[in-house]
Amino acid sequence: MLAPGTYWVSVVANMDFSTGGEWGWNSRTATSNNPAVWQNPGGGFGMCESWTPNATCIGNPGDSDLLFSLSGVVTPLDSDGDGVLDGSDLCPFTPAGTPVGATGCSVAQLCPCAGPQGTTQSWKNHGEYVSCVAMTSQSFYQQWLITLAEKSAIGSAAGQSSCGK
Ligand SMILES: [Ca+2]
Ligand SMILES: [Ca+2]
Repeated sequence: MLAPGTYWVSVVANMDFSTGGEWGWNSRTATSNNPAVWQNPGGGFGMCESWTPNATCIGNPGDSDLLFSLSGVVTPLDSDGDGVLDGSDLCPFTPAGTPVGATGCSVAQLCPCAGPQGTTQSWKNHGEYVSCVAMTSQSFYQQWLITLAEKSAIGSAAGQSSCGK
C-alpha cells in the first residue's frame, strides 16, 4: 500500500538485442513533476551512462516525460485503526481497541498523565488531572462511546494514578 505522495516509476529492461529484440517506452511532451530520466550503464547506446533527463539523452524536447498508467483503489488511511481517518484524526498512535471521540483521541490522549494536552506544562495538581479525566470520560459516556462501567474504571484508575502529583 502506498501512502499519498509523489513516486518515481522505474523499469529495468535487461534484453539481449539478438534474442530479446527491442523494448521501448512512449514519451509525451507534457511533464508532470520531474522530467523522466534515463541511464544506460555501460554506455551501450553511446549516451547517458548515468541518470540524465530523457530529453537531453534523446536530444528531443518532446521526450521529456514517459507514458504509463497505474491501476488501483484509493483507500482512505486510518493508520492507528481507531475508526477515525488520518485526515480527521488529531491523535495518532491511539492504542488498538481504545475508544475515541470524533477527533480520534482517547481519554488518555485528551488527558495525558504528563500534563494538559497540547502543552509542555505539568498538571497543577493531581485533582486537575483527575478532573480532566472525569469530564472527558463523562463526555465519552454521554456520546455512548464508553459504558458506565468503563467510565467508572477510567475514573478509578485516574484517582489511583500518580499523575499530577
Ligand atoms: Ca485514526
Ligand atoms: Ca487516533
